[in-house]
Formats: sequence, C-alpha cells, structure tokens
Amino acid sequence: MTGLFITLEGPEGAGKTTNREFLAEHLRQAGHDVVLTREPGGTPLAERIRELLLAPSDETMAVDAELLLMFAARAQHLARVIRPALERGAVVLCDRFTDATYAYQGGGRGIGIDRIATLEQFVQQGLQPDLTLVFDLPVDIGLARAAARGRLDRFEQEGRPFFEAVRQAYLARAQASPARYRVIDAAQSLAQVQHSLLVLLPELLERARG
Ligand code: Z5A
Repeated sequence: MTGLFITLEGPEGAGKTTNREFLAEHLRQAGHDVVLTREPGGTPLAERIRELLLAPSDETMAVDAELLLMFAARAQHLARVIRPALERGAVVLCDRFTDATYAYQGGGRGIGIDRIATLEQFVQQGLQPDLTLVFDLPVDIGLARAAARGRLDRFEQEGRPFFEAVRQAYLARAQASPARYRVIDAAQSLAQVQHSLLVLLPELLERARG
C-alpha cells in the first residue's frame, strides 16, 4: 500500500463532511489524487446497507445485527474503493471508519471491545488508518446542529447518554494512541476549525509524500 488513509471521526454535526471537502481541496491543489468516501457506504452496495442501518424502523435492530451490517458494508468498501485507491497511491479521506464502530456500537450500544476487535481483524486484516482526525464537540452542540437539519435518522433518535458515551469512547481511543489521532475542537467557529486544519496540513502533505 503506497497511499495515505486518513479518517475523519466525531459525533454528529461535528463538521466531518464540511471539513473533508476543505482538506480535499488543499490536498488536490498540492497535486495529490484524493478519494473522498464515507462509512457506512462508499459503494452502491454498501450505500444500500447504509440505508438499512439509518432508516428508522418499527422492528428494533438487534445490536449484533447492527454491528455485522457495519462490518459487511466495510468489507465491501475496503474491497472496492479503499484498498484499490491506496494501492494506486491515492490519499483516501474517509468520513468515519472503524473508530465509529468502537464509539457507537462499543461505547453507545455497549458491545464488548474484544468482539469488535475480532471483526476488525477479520475484515481489515491489519489495515488501519494512517491518521485519524477526531472532531470533538459537546453533545448538546452536535445534537442542535443535527436537529437543525430536520428529520432524524435511527442513530440521531438516541438520547443524550448514548451520545455522551460515544464522545467519551472517541476521546479514550485518541488518548490511548496519540500517534494516530489528532483531536480538533469542533465547537469553535468553522473558520477556527479550518485554521486548525491548515496548521495540520504540512504534516498531512509530508505523510502523503511518504
Ligand atoms: N455509524 C456507526 O454507528 N458505526 C459505524 O461504524 C459507522 C457509522 C461507520 C451515519 O454517519 C451514522 O452511522 C452515524 C454513526 C453511525 N450516526 N449518527 N448520528 P454520518 O457520518 O453520515 O452521520 P453524521 O455524523 O450524523 O453526519 P453529519 O451530521 O452530517 O455530521 P458531520 O459530517 O460531522 O457534519 P457536517 O455535515 O459537516 O456539518 C453539520 C452542520 O453543522 C452543517 O450545517 C454545517 O454547516 C454545520 N457546521 C459544521 N462545522 C461547524 C462549525 N464549526 N460551526 C458551526 N456550524 C458548523
């Protein structure tokens, strides 16, 4: 693998999608082949799994079914998009990846970390992001941003304790492996957040040059 795999993580409304575009623009200006993608999703089939995962339903989804669907979508995404892009040397900017599974299914739903780690190894076979940007912000701000967008998806209908657990799980992971993670204060104005990203950009470009 010669490319660079960067993931953007954090709770809802943290600005991952907005800032993914911002970073892509700067990396492209520097001459890099940039692939923008997201999870769950990123291929037509994985996007269909995403619809299953996000649609509110009268039938409660079992937590194990949710976990397995996340990894099924990920297996497809890795095979069809992420691995081929990395093999040709591209920079992959992915909106959420397995850290989200540890945060939402682990922290939020209470699934044991060892079970998630088993699936992670099975599906990823050692592939990990080179760098993970965690856009951190207080739960209330994220929920207000999500609510302002209108109809809530199946995850966004969860209560405050769920999102608090998600946030803490992200922060714990970042603290445990500081070499891979950069935590960005996403409660700042968009201009301030993007200034923080510009400060990080030389490091990203350096890593992308390999
Ligand atoms: N999920 C999971 O459970 N397990 C997994 O393994 C994976 C995912 C991979 C879908 O993800 C759901 O899947 C997600 C977790 C679960 N559940 N939830 N909830 P998603 O990434 O598609 O959903 P999302 O996080 O809700 O996306 P989002 O709300 O679009 O968040 P975002 O991409 O971080 O934010 P944004 O779209 O860039 O910005 C949101 C709004 O805030 C927008 O109007 C911006 O203009 C505004 N914004 C952004 N930054 C700022 C600042 N700094 N100030 C003010 N306003 C801002």
